Amino acid sequence: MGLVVADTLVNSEAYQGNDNADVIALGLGSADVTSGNGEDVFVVAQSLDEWSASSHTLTDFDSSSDTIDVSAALLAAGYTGISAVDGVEENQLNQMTNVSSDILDLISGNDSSLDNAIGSYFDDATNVLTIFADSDASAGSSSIDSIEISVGDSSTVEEDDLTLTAFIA
Ligand SMILES: [Ca+2]
Ligand SMILES: [Ca+2]
Repeated sequence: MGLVVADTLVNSEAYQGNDNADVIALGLGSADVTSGNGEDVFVVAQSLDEWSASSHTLTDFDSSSDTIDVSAALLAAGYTGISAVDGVEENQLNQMTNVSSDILDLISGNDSSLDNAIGSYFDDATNVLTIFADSDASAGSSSIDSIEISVGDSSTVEEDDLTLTAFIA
C-alpha cells in the first residue's frame, strides 16, 4: 500500500518514455505521452477540482500492460478506502463497473447516484476515456468531476486498467 512515486511529471508537453516500465505523472494541462513498451503506469496527479481543465493524450496506451492510477487525487479529496458494503459510506469509495454511455449525462448533471463514486467510461468511437469521481467524500452529497484522456487509434482502455493502488492492501 502507498502512493506510486512517479519518474517524471508531464504537464502540457510531449513526452517520450522508454521501453521499460515508466511511471508518468500527468499534471495540469494537456500532456501528450508516448510511453513505449513495459508496464507503464500513468498517475493522474492533479486534484479533482482541476480535472476538467486537463485533457491528456496517451498515444500508445496498451491495455494489456499499462494502467492509470487515480489514487492520489482521491486521497487528497479525503477518501480513506473502498467501501465493502452496498450503499454509500462516509469517506469510502464505490468503484463502478459496467459503466455505459449514459454516465456522461449523470456526470454533467451531478447525479446523486454517483455519490462517492469512482469509475471510467471508454468511448471506442472517439477513443476517449472519461474518468469521473465525486470530489465530496462525505456521504449524502456529491460534486462530480471528470477528466478526459485520449488514446491512440489502435488503443483501447478496459475498466480494470483504472487502478486505486493507494487503497488496496
Ligand atoms: Ca515504457
Ligand atoms: Ca459524496
